[in-house]
Amino acid sequence: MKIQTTLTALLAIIPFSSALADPPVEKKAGEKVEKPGGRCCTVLPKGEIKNPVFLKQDAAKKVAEVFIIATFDKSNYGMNFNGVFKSEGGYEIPFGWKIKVTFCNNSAVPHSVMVVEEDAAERKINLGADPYFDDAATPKPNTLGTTNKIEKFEFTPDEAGDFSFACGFPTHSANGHRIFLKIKKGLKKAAFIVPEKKKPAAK
Ligand SMILES: [Cu+2]
Repeated sequence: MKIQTTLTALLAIIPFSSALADPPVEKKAGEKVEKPGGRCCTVLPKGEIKNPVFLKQDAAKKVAEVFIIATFDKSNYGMNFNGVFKSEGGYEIPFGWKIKVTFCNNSAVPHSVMVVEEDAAERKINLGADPYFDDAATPKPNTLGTTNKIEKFEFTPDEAGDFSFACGFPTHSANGHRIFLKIKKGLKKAAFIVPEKKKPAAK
């Protein structure tokens, strides 16, 4: 009865393994289906999913490439960028550099990103439709937000100062959905600054 035993074993395995697999995703013709919650991994530079890199730079060309993921984790009820919120961390970028942004919203809640002055990001309930620098926002940041699309935009700040990458969806930025963007004269390298408490222990 060896065959029957094998068959029984197989039947026992099949439903179990299919239960572990991803639930089927409804697919419309010609539409690329991305795994829920996983799509933002494709935004980050390849091979850096476990230790994500949120910044790439070319000092010679004066270009900073930033990767901003809304709801990267569950912190601040999901209102974070790259796991950072309330401007406890963010980007420092030399004045005169071009900033190329790749944005992805990792949740079903609408979020966006736009560059505004730091104090506006902290206080204003509605940041309006226009970013501080031309083109420095995802489309319709204060009404639409984005839930399922990777957005790219680029801009070159024409002044130094303290700004924020803020979520333009009403109330979000004031509730902490913002990270800082410091445009600094005399800086040689761009950096993504993580709050002290989130840094791994010094070796
Ligand atoms: Cu938001």
